[in-house]
Amino acid sequence: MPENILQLLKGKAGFISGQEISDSLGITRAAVWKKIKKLRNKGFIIIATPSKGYKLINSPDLSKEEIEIQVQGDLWKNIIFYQSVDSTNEIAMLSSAKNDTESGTIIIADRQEKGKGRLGRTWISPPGLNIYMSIILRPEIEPKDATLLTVLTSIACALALRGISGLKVVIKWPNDLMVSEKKLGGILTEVRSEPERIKTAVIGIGINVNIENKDFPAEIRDIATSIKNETGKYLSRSEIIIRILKEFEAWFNVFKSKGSRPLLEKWKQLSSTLGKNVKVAIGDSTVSGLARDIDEEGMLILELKSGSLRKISAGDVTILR
Ligand code: BT5
Repeated sequence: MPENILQLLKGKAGFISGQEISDSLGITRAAVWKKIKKLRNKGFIIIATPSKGYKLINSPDLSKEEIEIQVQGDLWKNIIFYQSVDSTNEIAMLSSAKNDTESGTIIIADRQEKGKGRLGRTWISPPGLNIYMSIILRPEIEPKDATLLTVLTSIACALALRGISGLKVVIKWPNDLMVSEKKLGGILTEVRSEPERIKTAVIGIGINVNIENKDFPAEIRDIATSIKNETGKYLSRSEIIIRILKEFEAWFNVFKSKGSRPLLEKWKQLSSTLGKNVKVAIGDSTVSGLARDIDEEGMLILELKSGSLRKISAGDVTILR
């Protein structure tokens, strides 16, 4: 039986009476009204008539309540929503350090004031438009396999975004979600490790959803894109998050039961990097070569001009023409 007022409202195409809600939830009519008011304050449009009851007309495009009722797998435990934060990864790292944050906690924000990319870079994170979320996990894996979490997350995001938007989203090693050779999203995995195992992993996901090209700051306007830009359609951020979390859980289970191989196979299918001539910037130096493969830890295998192979654990890839 549904225990949630939003579930009840969504389950009815027409009106649902106050009495029916009150009976289903085992609460008074006054308590029902309070819950309705709370949902309205969060942006849900609910009409109420004394004779017929309540009817949900519209949901906000990002809401913790909506995500919670759809994501009820074994992996996901808790969703924490903020209107504005410095960085969801920062909050996730800080709270997971206290050890009282459950594995499977998801931090979501409408806006980040100091969104982070890799190596201290900035992730542009304006309010009301995009997805900024961090997943906290305590997986039973060794520190050397941390990159596989980025591999897993990029698969989940690419598949979810393809499914929901129809766009051919591809993965550029190591952490970029790309469409039409522009950056649609990025992943930032941070771990706290003991010698033998990962203590906590925080996987940050940033995706440009409803932002228009003209609203990107000039410095990324030519390299970034959004779903709205590519399709002309305005999408619900909650729907995308739900889809990503479902894909993530499915692939996490594959990883647990079958190991990294199926993930690496899927990643290769979705990759825009393999088989291309690329230049990789690693700190101040660059190496060029043919992107041959990724190894079982998610490292890029580059074939240099000399024919020798070089494994790269992190860097920025430019695909050469
Ligand atoms: C990334 O870094 O791509 C990882 C981005 C992770 C962001 C999420 S949001 C939720 C969580 N909380 C955080 O604080 N971070 C994570 P990197 O590969 O280093 O790419 C950063 C570069 O991408 C910047 O230097 C810009 O050139 C470009 N960039 C910045 N903001 C962008 C945006 N919104 N869309 C596309 N490109 C962007």
